[in-house]
This record gives sequence, C-alpha cells and structure tokens, in this order.
Amino acid sequence: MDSGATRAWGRVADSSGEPDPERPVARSSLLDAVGDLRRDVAETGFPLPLPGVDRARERRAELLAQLDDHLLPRLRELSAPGLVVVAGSTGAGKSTLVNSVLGEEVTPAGVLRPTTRRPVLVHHPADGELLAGHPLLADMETVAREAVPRGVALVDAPDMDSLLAENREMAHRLLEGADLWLFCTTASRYGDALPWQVLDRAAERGAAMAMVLNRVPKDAVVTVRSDLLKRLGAHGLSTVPLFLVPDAGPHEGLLPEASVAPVRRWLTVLAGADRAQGVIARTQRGSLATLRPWVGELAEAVQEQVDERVAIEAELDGVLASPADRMAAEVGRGGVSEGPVRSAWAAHSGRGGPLGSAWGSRRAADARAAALAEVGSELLGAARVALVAARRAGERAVTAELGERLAAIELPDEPPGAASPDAEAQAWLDAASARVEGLGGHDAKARRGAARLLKQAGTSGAGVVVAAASLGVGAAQVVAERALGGELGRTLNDETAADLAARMRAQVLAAGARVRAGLDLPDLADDAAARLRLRRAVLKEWT
Ligand SMILES: Nc1nc2c(ncn2[C@@H]2O[C@H](COP(=O)(O)OP(=O)(O)O)[C@@H](O)[C@H]2O)c(=O)[nH]1
Ligand SMILES: [Mg+2]
Repeated sequence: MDSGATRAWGRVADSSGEPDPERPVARSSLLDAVGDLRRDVAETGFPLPLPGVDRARERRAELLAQLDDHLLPRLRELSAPGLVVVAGSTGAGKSTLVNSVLGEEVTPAGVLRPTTRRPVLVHHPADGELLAGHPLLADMETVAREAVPRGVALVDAPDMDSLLAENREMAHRLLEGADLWLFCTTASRYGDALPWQVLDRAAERGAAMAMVLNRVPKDAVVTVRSDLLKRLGAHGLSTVPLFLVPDAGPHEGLLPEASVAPVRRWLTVLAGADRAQGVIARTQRGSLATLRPWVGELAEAVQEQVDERVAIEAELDGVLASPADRMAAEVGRGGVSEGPVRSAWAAHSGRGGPLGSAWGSRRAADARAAALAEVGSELLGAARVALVAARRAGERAVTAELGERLAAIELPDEPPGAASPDAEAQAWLDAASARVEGLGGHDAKARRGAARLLKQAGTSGAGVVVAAASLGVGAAQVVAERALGGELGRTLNDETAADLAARMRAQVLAAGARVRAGLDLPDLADDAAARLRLRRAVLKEWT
C-alpha cells in the first residue's frame, strides 16, 4: 500500500473530532444541489391515478434509493472507502472469492448456506469510522480485517437470482450504492442473460466495474478469454478489467493463493491514492449523468399530475352547476317549507288564532310572540335541513363524477371558508329581520309599513313572517303584504327567498372548495414540474 502522505482520498489523520483539512468533502454546492433534488423528489407523491403512475412511483423510489444509498453518503464523506460490491448469481463463487482474497473465511461459502443472510461488508479497521454513517451499513454484517486494503471495502452481496425477493432486492440496492461493481460469474454460466443485464445496467449508470470469471477449466482459458472480451466489446465494455480464476477442482474453503492474487493486487492498486478517487469520481459522475434524464422523466410525470389537477378543477364548476340549480330551485318550489313550517303556522292561524284573525290584537300579543317563536324554530330547522341537503348534493355529485380520480386525495372535513348549515340557517333568518328593519331608510309608506309589522311581531317575529312568506306559506304572505303593502311585501319575500337560494347554492359549491383544498398539494402546484426541471438543470454543471 502507498504511504498515505500523497493520498488525496481516504484518510483521517486522527479522531480528535477537529475538522481535518486533508479529509475532502464534496463542494458543498453539489451536496446542496443533490440534497435539494432529493427533497423535491421525496415531496412528489403522484397522488392522482393516471395511467403510468405506478411506474413513475417506482422510478421515484429507485431514484431516492440511489440518492440515499450512494450519492449523498458519497458526497458527504468523500474520504470513505470505496464500496466494492461483489455480485453475481447463486454459486458464482462470490463468497469464496471474498474469503480467498482475504485469506480467511469471513463470510459463509459453499452449498450449505442459509437462504436469507445479511450481506457481509469487510473493511480495514482504520476505515470503520469513515463508514459509520453509511445508510447501507444498517442492513449488513460488518467485519474489520487488516487484510482489506485501506480505502476499499468489500461487500459479499446476496445472490442476484435468489429465489427470495428480499435477497434480490438487497443485491440490487447494494449495486446502486456501490462505487465499483465486481461482477462474478462462472465459465459455464457467463453466457446467461443475467450477467449481461447487470453489466448493461452498470454501463447505463456509468458505474466503474470489473468482472471475475470463476472456475475456468485450465485448457479453456484462452478460448474463454477471447470469447468474453468479444462479448464485452459488443456491449461497449471493452475497458472492463477481467479476471479469470482457474477451476480449483472439487474443494471446500479457500482457493489457491495464486488464483486470487491478481484480484487482490488490483484491489490494492485501486485502494491507492488517485486510483480509488478516480473510480469513485467516475461512478459519481456516471450517477450524476443518469440523474438528469431520470429527473426529466419524473418531471414529465409530475406535469401530467399538475395538468390533471387543473382539469379536475376546471370540471368542478360543471359538475356542481346542475345540483346547485336544482337545490336553489327547491326554495321557489316551496319544498323547504313543506311539512313542519306550514303546519306550525296553520296551527296558530285558525279563527281567533294569534297568527289568524287575532293578528294585530293587543290582547293576543303574548300568544302571537309564542306562536312566531314556534314557527321561527321550525323555519330554522327546515332551512338547516335544506342547507345540509344542498351540501350533500354537492358532495354526491363530486363523488359520482370525480370520485375515482380523487380516490387518493385526502379532503378536509370542512370546506375552508364555507359557513356551516346551522350558521347559515340562523344568518338567513336574521337577514330577514334586518330587511324589515332596513325599510326605515325607504319612503314614508315603507317606513310606516315596517313600523307596523315590527310593532305587531317584534324584530325577530317580523323576520319569521317574511321568511315564512318567502317560502310560500300563503297565510304568512297575507300578513306580510297587509302590513307592508302588496308590492313591498312581495319584494321583501322575493329577496328573502333569493337569499336562501344563494346560501343553498353556496353549500353545493362548498363541495368544490373542499376538493380544491384537498388538491392544494406542493406536488400538484403549478410550478411543481418546473421545480424539478430546475433541479435537473443545476446538476448539469457537474456532469
Ligand atoms: N469445483 C469447484 N468448485 C468451486 C470453485 N470455486 C468455488 N467453488 C464452489 O462453488 C460453491 C459455491 O461457491 P460460493 O462462493 O458459495 O458461491 P456464491 O453463491 O456466489 O457465494 C462452493 O461450494 C465452492 O466451494 C472452483 O474453482 N471449483
Ligand atoms: Mg455466497
């Protein structure tokens, strides 16, 4: 190994906690750019079920894994040892190779191994501290051995073709986190599809890699080597270092020293000074370069989500228009006062009743006030029921027309800014009273009429009369028009009816406000895709 004095990479002078000027960190702006990208990608949930959204979610998860497991740890700790991940199919000789390079069994090899096993990472004891924060370590056994060249760490990965999905997933995750892919296969299996898929993926990601061909029959070394080089060339991989390990015959344990010496030597060279830095920089550049189209792809999927959000919002008005018209029309149809309101008025408007022939009589004043209060409470109840029905009609229309497209959107319980049906019913009745009181500012005839009605019914009672009249209760209309005069009475009734209709319409439209509030998410914002594209553009500086 090199002296260490000239190393640009891979060493901490002491563990005093003082910042070490020789310990390189990424230019903080690159770390910031990748960190910002990560944050924006993480915020992107693809909540609207468009075609292709599952694929976009997968790509997003893969990108986050790549950032979390490889790029960010690498940028935060440029001096951490290079992760050399030994990968390949079952029985390719991965574990045997790792053990043989180290001259000691650190990872179980052979046919008798447990099906699930945590990957084993072997590093030099002095590199332990630099590796400590790496997120992949949480899922691995770590072993410190002097035999590992300082500056690299070897990972015996799970079988890529394992029958267990979790093993296969871990193997891929390790490769995405690797600084160097050391791909193992055997002379009898290198023609299989898997090795070439993996090598293509490494090339696509721009990862540094090398290939180990195990169990090469002695008499086939030359043929196999030239065939393999041809294939590597055809995949654009002619510069990949290639190691042929001769077949050791039936054996258990370590391979002969001479068979693995070239691999060990190469690792040692790799661990030295600029070499390792070069490998890491190359893989880092490679993954930065693949990030850009990847982020571009996600930005497009985000744009589709934003467009869908805009389309849903545009459709809302149309979806709610007909229930809004229908509910508002209920008022004019007299539907709101059917039942309790009419029967309460009728109960007191018979011969001699306080709302009937005794209207205006001084003696019946108390009975009249009580009767009006009773009608008033029925009016409140009826208006409330109508307003609740309007709110429901809006919500039903949204569910029927847009429910599937909104399935994953969490809507707030209450639409923001919409008054509750209870409050609206009371406000409507209060407004009817206020309308009578407001006549004071009109001409003398109106002033006299208003004064008469207020004297007969009181402020809230006058509101009850006008409100009942506005809902089509005939006897109430008679009272109102007699007190106020026909024309003025009718105008007041119409205004009061229109007021309730408007409040019902607003309750229907509240369903739309609820949807809009649910769609008010950062990943559906107008500029959501532009933000990702900006992150992508910033990365260009480093690739
Ligand atoms: N005959 C023969 N067997 C080998 C050779 N190299 C490894 N093996 C055996 O192949 C089996 C699988 O090796 P292992 O390292 O566990 O493969 P892994 O699944 O890739 O980790 C073990 O039983 C090894 O002893 C070799 O050169 N010749
Ligand atoms: Mg193994």
